[in-house]
Amino acid sequence: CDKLSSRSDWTVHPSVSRALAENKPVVALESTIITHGMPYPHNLSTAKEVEDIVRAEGATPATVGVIEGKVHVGLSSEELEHLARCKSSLKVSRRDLPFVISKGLSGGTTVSATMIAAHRAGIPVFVTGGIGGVHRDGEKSLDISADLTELGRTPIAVVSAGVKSILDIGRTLEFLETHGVCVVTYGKSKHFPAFFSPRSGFTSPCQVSNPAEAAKLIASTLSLGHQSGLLLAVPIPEEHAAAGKQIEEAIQAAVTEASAKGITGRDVTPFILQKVNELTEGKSLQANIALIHNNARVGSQIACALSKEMN
Ligand code: PSU
Ligand code: MN
Repeated sequence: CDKLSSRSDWTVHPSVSRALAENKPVVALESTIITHGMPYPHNLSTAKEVEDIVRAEGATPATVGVIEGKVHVGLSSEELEHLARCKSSLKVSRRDLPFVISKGLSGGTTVSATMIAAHRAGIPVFVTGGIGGVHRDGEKSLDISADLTELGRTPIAVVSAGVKSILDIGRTLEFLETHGVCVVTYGKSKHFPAFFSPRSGFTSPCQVSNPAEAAKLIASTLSLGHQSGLLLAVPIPEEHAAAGKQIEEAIQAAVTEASAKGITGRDVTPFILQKVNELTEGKSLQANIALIHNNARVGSQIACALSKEMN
């Protein structure tokens, strides 16, 4: 049996399998944000802080990543550190999983690959910063993140701060509607948030006010047997949205530079994130960290409420 399990393409950390066996709340977390979304050492400290917040809220964190060809649901601190430090860590979305596994490579999982792992492990709630979307000019380039199609085919509730304005937010929302994804703003407003800003200029079709309401909504998705997921958009807290305008200008410049430099495919999002951080002298990174902390708090409260609702 040892041999079989060491050849298996995935593994669940004992703390995660224990929590799942006892029907305790678990929160899945992605790792492309660690390998490609933030510079070292902020990536590592943020990943650890997010796990600590999940624990403080009474849930078990399950950070997903690929280590030497094996998908890990829940990482030890050594594994987290390895991903955060190692410059050769790949960005792994759904399409990359077979290749990375077959070659024994390591990488951070995007929202799409993390959803797959969370679903396989039986974890219904997943917290991240921002999801991918339809890129600006996406109607020409067809650059549409696999995160969106994954939300259409995998029943996981993804808690995020909405969609960055490096993307075409209107088309992203249309695409999600086509794929049957329930989009919900969490809190008092109906505004769909734009990551660094609590308002994108678009409204969400649905709204929930507290963890219990969010949990009921997720429970209905699951009991309907829908294959599609749910996007829970948590607006950035107002006190961290102050630099929004400056960040917005930097985004404009970064998008223009990316297209002038001919950057395409999986390199677009990491390029823009790094450029925006540079142009705002770290303000975008600070806002990014603050909103992820907030998402981790809210997502964990929802996971706890859902576990009550289901037991
Ligand atoms: N948006 C961010 N930070 C990130 C990402 C998106 O603000 O780190 C990452 C997420 O892992 C997301 C992925 O799933 O980028 C989407 O990449 P693409 O646009 O290439 O699909
Ligand atoms: Mn893309």
